Amino acid sequence: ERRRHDAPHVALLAFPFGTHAAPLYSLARALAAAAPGAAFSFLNSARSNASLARSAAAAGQAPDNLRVYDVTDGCPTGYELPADDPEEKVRLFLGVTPGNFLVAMAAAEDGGGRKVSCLVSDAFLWIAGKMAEEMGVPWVPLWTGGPASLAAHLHTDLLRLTIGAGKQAIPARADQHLNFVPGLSYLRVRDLPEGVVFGNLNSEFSRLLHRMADELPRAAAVALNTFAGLDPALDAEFSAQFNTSLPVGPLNLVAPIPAGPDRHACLPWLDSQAPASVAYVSFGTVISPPPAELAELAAGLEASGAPFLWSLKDEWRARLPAGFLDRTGSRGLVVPWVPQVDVLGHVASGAFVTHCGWNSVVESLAGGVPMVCRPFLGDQRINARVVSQVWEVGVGFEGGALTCGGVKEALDLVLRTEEGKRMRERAGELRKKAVRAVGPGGSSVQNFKALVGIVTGN
Ligand code: U2F
Repeated sequence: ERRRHDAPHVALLAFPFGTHAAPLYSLARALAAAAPGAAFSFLNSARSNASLARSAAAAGQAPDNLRVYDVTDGCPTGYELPADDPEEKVRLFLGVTPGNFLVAMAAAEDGGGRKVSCLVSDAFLWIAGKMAEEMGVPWVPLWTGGPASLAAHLHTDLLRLTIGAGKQAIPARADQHLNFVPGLSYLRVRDLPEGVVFGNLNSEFSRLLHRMADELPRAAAVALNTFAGLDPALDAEFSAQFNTSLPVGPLNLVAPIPAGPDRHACLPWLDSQAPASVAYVSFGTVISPPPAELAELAAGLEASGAPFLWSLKDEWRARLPAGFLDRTGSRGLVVPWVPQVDVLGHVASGAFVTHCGWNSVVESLAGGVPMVCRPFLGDQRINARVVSQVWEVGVGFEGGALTCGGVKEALDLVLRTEEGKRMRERAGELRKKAVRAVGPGGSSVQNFKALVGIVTGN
């Protein structure tokens, strides 16, 4: 066993897809700053590290005791990933895990001359729990998604037993409420992540998350990108399930990393708009609405007459209806990337049309901006349900998909009615709670201190 006076060395193992590595990197920076006597090694794919480095550069020098290492992602050089199989890169990566991390960890130990004394990892990487067990060190996973979806994954066996699994589980029970799962009674079967009771139960993600649910209760502590009191029932559930449950978020407030430079001059454009008038549109980094829905959304934005800012990758720009950009150019800005945290923090932002990725949801709360929800996969349907039904700071769509009329109606509601105003007020209240949690003496600050203690062994 490591002696107390040995200097601690914490390795952080990232899941290098979607917006998973970014919150872990925020946490790494915060931990390194809080424990200057400990060494921190951040292990992540070269591609993901490069994109983090771009935004991290804007946040200034990382603490000296935090070093970044690349791990191989299993993708052979020159190999073209199939566009129709988004899981292929994940399979390739997991195919070389944990060997890739072990190699990088050995390099990190050689570099600083200190044995790794704790593993912090993305919760998806349950294998880090096994590695930690073999090394005789604690494992602390970070769950980056919505906390309610974590509760659903923890109860996958119960859900399958109660609802059935596979094709027959749906659609007959799609609207059944999950009142037999602690803390999730407001959810319906249809809100669950695919791969729990419906969809492909044998997909890479389905198997990964099922296994993760078994391993998390063995972790020394589980860190979450949320704050105590946001959902008291879940706080109780996680305290019961985990050795130590540590909501330390919202991480974008605890350890802000600016989204990078404002290359497309969105912020000056927002400066010229009226307060709470602009619809900001983004569906995160993983998905794009299918072409037909994208056209409906464009038509809805046009019909609503509201000014809008749309983060749309260049490769999808061609899917916009003919003449759309010309007709809306005087009140709309369509760019491939925006500094989202700053955009949502701008007074002009009035509504956020979002896929409800968890980072987007917490950033929207931090900005006090109501949401128009179009979820697609994973935790997003649950997050959308929380936003619209529990917090009442947003709306969804009848039938789920974007339609011209639905978009216009949702934007009218959020931007132009008393109910919209109330949503904004409620979002503002949640914002205040979040700010209190990360402020002096706040619950996330206390939990963060506990986390520093656990990872450094003090
Ligand atoms: C996966 O999430 P995504 O990457 O699809 O979406 P988010 O969690 O909402 O994160 C998007 C991030 O990218 C940033 C934005 C968010 O931090 O501020 N961004 C930006 O700065 N500028 C832009 O123009 C567009 C985006 C997954 F799909 C979700 O279901 C999970 O909840 C999530 C976390 O596990 O990971």
